[in-house]
Amino acid sequence: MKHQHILTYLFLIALIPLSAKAFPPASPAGGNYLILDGVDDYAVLDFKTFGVLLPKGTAEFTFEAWVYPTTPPDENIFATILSQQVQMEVMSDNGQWENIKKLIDWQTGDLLLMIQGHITVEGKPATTGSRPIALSPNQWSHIAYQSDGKETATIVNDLAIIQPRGTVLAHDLVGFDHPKDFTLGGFGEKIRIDDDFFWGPFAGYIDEVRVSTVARYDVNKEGFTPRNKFRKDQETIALWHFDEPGWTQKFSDVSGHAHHLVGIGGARTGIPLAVEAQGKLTTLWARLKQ
Ligand SMILES: [Ca+2]
Repeated sequence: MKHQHILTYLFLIALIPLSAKAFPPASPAGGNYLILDGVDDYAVLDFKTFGVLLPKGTAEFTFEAWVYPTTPPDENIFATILSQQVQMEVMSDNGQWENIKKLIDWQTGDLLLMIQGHITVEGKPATTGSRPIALSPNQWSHIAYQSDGKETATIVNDLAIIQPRGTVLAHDLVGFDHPKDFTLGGFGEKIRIDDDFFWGPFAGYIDEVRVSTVARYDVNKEGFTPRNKFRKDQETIALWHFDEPGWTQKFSDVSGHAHHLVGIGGARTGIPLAVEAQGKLTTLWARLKQ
């Protein structure tokens, strides 16, 4: 038995550095994060209970998250990171963005992030329109959409695309085609936009999602990527750290506004490859004990 134990320790010591290399980097926000399989996983705030997150007339806000896209979506899918009054989606390069790609810092293999706000124009539902911005797969990026009442910015890390007008978000979502619930990761099903395109599920990881009633970032300065875990303040409407223990499917809002998200379809907290490696260690342990 003693020999077996020594052998096991040697194996464990050898395996830990090997598997550490295979882990995705920890989320910059720290702790666990939301894991979405890109098939049917999403997290939701039921619209009947929670309504819209921001009230009528909101002209100053920030929606933001740390995201780590994994499998790129099919070419006809807008993979939905976040949805309700603001839509955050990623698309694969489908050959239709050549002119845009020249204008942004797009590298081969990058996804295209699109963010838009739902607004009301002359009493009718409309969207702000959005200019795609490059988003790299298999790494963590901070993405945000904010309005300070005068400018609206779409942000990826230290890059911002600024529109020289504020955005007043629609509070009544009647007339918009997607479900009205606040969701992260899509809707658990594909939803037709037109004959050729669908909203669909996002594959990857999401961490540290915050909704605020203030524009958080001074995009006219350099280097505005947040470096620290967010804390709630007066302007925080919702803040999810996703630091619950692995496999949890309810995600606490720590803002004090009780917007507790529910994971559907298997959406859960964790650090996926760490769990996988732990599985390997368990298998190894079982094999050594035989
Ligand atoms: Ca976290």
